[in-house]
Amino acid sequence: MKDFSIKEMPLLLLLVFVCSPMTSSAQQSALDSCGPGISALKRSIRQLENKLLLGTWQVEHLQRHKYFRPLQPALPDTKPDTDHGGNHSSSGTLDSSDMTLIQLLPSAGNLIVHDKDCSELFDRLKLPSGFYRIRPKKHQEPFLVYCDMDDGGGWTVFQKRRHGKVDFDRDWVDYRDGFGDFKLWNDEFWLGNENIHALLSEGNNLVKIELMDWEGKRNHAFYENFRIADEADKYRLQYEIYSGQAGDALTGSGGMVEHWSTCLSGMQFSTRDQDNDRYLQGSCAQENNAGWWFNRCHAANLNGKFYRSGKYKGRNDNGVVWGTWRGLWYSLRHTTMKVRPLVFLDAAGSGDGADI
Ligand SMILES: [Ca+2]
Repeated sequence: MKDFSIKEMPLLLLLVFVCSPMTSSAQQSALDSCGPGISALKRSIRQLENKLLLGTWQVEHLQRHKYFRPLQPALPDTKPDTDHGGNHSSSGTLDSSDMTLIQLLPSAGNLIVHDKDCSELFDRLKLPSGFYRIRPKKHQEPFLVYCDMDDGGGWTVFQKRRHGKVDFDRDWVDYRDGFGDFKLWNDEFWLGNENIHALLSEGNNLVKIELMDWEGKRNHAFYENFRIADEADKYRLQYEIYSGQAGDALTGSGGMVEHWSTCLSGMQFSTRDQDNDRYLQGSCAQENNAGWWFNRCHAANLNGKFYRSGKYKGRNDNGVVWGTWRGLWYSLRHTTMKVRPLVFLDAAGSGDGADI
C-alpha cells in the first residue's frame, strides 16, 4: 500500500471527512463523486472561466465598435446587391431606399479570426457580403471590415460613401483609426489608415474604385499594387498600373502642368489638422474638407464634401470628385474603394471583378 506523505495528509483527511459518515453504498457513490466528479467539476469551472474570458472579450469588441444593438432577424429580400443595382432617387435628399433597405448583416463571425482579408474568408467559407473580422498581420488585433462577396467575391472594402450621413472632414487621429458605421450594408466609413496600411502592405493587390453619379451611371478604375506607407511616413500613397473606364484621376489627366499639381502617387496623407501636401500657400485638406492624399491639390478626392446633387459651385472643388470622369465640379453619389489579391480566381472565373 502506498504511504501518504505529510503534504497529502490534508487531502486524505478531507476525503475521510466527506466519505466517512455515509453508509457503504453512499460511501461508494461519494467515492465515485470524489474521483471523476471532481475532475468533471474542474472541467466545468475551466469552461466557465473560458466563457467569462470570451464574454469579456466580446464586450470590449462591442464597445470599441459602438455596436450594442441586439441582433434582429434580417428583413426579407433586402439583398445588399442593390449596392450595385441603384435603387435610388436623384432628388438630392436622403432617399427612402437608404432607410428601408436596411438589413442586418451576418454577425461578425466566430471569435477566432483565421483570415487576413476577405479573399481568404471567401476562399474558405464562401460567405455572403457583410461585416466580418479579419487580421492582416498576426501581431495585430483583428478588426471589422465590410467584405464584398459579390462582384466575383473576396473584396475587402476600405472606403464607402453612400448618403452623406457620415462627416468625412476629420482630424488625423480619426483618419488613422477609422470612422463611420460598420453595421449595415450601406453604411459609410473609412477603414482607418493603420488598418489600410496593414491590409495593403504585401502588395500584389488590385484596388477597384467604384463610382456612381446622381443619374445612376456607374464607372470604375483599377490600380495594381496599391499601398500606403506607415504613419512615420504619413501613409504615403503608391500605386502602379491603372486600368478601367473612369480615367486615371489619381494621377490626373492632362499635360505636364496638371500632373505637377494633381498626381497623387508618392503623396503623403493630409488632414485638416495635419498639412503634408505640396501646396505651400495653404492646406488642401482644409480647402477640400477631407482627409486624403493631396498634391497641389488633386484631380480625385473621394473623401470630399458630400453634395446632395451632382454639379456644385463653391470657392474650392471640394466635392466627392473623380475628375477624369465627371469633372472637378461634379460630386459623386456613391463611391467604394476595395481591394483583393491581384491573383484571385473570382466566382465568375474572370479574375478582374469587372461587373460594370
Ligand atoms: Ca500645404
